[in-house]
Amino acid sequence: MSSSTYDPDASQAIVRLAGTSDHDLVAEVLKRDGALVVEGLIGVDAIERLAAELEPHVASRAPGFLSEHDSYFYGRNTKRIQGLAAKSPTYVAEYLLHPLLLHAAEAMLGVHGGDFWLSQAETIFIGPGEPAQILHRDDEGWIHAARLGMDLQVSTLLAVGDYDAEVGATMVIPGSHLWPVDQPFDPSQAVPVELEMGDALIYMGNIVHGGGENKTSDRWRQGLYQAYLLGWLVPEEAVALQLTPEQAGHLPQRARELLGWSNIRSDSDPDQPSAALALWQLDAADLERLEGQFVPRQ
Ligand SMILES: O=C(O)CCC(=O)C(=O)O
Repeated sequence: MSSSTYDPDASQAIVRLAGTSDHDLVAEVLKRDGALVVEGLIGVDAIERLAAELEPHVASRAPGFLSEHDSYFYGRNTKRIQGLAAKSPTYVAEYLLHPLLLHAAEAMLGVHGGDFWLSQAETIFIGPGEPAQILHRDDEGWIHAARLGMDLQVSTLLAVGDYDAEVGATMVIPGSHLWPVDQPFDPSQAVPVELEMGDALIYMGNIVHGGGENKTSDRWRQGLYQAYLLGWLVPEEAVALQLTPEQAGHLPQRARELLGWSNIRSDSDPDQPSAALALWQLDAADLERLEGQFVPRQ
């Protein structure tokens, strides 16, 4: 089913492209369809490293949430672990900074001026017996901006293990990104997007979707969610606060920008390490304390 050429008459509901596809082609399909699958976005080696780094966190986390609302919406038997940049170097190197994803986000969000940053990155491991999630549009979280009709978010669900409709593959209503954000919809129009390990579903925040029902009694649906958001909207996670200044300082400049630890799209002098902290200062004294610890801008 994989194809590296774009056929606008393709009959499949959600187009699937190979991970080696031209990045402009991926952006073109995302713009047109609001969602697509990129097969083999991340290699098996990297996925295995990612899974191993996250495993202790997954093992020690009980499923579900304290609040009734969160358990209802995010799942009673689902494990969502956030703060991934502080937990997994592979997450930062292979997923947050993935060139294809950054290119797609730039194409969709860069047109609104300024940069984008990370809104959220989390495991969405859906446990056996979890009912289907309520279908929704992620952009509803910024409803006033969403009603302006502009693109706010580019999200990705990466398969850490193979997943099919039986185990809770994401349900998507193809074409719903073209509807007004308040338009009611018929859940029966949603189709499952099945993935193999390393494949990714990339989708716009205005497309109707939700986690599928896990009909199995013994398998977990292992997805890793990430969303880039317009740089002038407040992210879902307090991303910058998840990292100490020292942790942030050892990340590449682009990661710092995406994680709220730098002024976005800084054009400042690369030879001035403190320029990386120009916007998000703790106190002027910290600039001196941290100077020299930062990885210089490449
Ligand atoms: O887990 C999925 O497949 C989708 C999750 C989702 O849409 C959400 O929690 O907002």
